[in-house]
Amino acid sequence: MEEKLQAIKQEALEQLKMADSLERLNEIRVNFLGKKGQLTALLKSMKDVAPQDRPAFGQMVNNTRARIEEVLDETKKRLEKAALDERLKTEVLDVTLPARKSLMGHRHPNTIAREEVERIFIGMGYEVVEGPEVEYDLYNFEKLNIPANHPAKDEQDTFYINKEIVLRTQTSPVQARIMEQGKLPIRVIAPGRVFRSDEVDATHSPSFHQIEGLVVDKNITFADLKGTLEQFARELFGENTRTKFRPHHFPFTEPSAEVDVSCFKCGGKGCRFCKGSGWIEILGCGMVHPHVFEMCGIDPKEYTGFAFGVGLERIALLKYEIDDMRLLYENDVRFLKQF
Ligand code: 2U9
Repeated sequence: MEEKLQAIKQEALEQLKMADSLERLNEIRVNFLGKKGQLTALLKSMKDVAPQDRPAFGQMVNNTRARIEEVLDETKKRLEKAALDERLKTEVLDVTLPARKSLMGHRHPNTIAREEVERIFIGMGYEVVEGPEVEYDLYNFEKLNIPANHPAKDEQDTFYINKEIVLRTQTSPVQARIMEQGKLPIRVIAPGRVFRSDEVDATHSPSFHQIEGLVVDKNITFADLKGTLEQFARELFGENTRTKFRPHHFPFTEPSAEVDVSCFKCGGKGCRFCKGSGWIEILGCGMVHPHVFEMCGIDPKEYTGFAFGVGLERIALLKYEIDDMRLLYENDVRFLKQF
């Protein structure tokens, strides 16, 4: 029996010396120390050993098991180190390689323009308000003093959902709804998407964005309107920007004006950008028409106010010298990532 034990130990240590993988190591462990292993089998034949020799024999078997387990652990460590050395040799990390450029998102020119205009008017104490894009004819036209036969109501210009419901053509209905709430004074700007039945070209799109403003209080005058829009123009296009108010007509304001700013490219001398005039048209404005006040439940003898409207794409196209509005909607990343 002793010879057998010695032979098993010899065989196990031989195999461990030759082992070249952790899988092979596990096979050896199972083969010698497992439930059906050679050492376990030897213990089962203890009955053939003389009773007085059994304790000594059992001790010899345990010593052999301990020795095999010790060499198993040493071999496991050896193989794990070899595997790590191999990985360290192949998985070399060259820290001098340039980093992978992480692509950053970009804000859309319309977003930049809207946030810039909002920042200016929030700085003047205005609140940003929003409203429905699908709007009643009542708020989009009638309450804005746009009569039933006005050309703006023509299906050539307006998208009708049905006789009474349209896609809003301006964000003015939002202000009409604010005025109807009767909480005065009012200082709001209403950014949002508006829709006109226009053919797409370099300066028109059936869906575009506006920001309109409305101030309603006691003793608001045209001078307040001029001062506000002059300050807006200076903050948006530079402190030397000059403004020109040209008489105009809108059904919802009286008097009305269109506002030009001095060309921020040539300072007003005249260039290709301002088509030689030195001036660029930016927005429309006026004193809120008394009839609009009446239809929104505000007494025009007690309150006055002014309003203005600016096209966001127009601001974006001017500020970034983009000559085709369609570029804003084609989602071409090569174009958008410049901003
Ligand atoms: C209420 C009363 C009056 C809003 C105004 C304009 C002048 C204007 C255009 C600019 C370019 C629309 O985007 S655009 O095509 N808008 O010129 N808008 S006054 O007047 C209002 C608004 C609401 C209750």
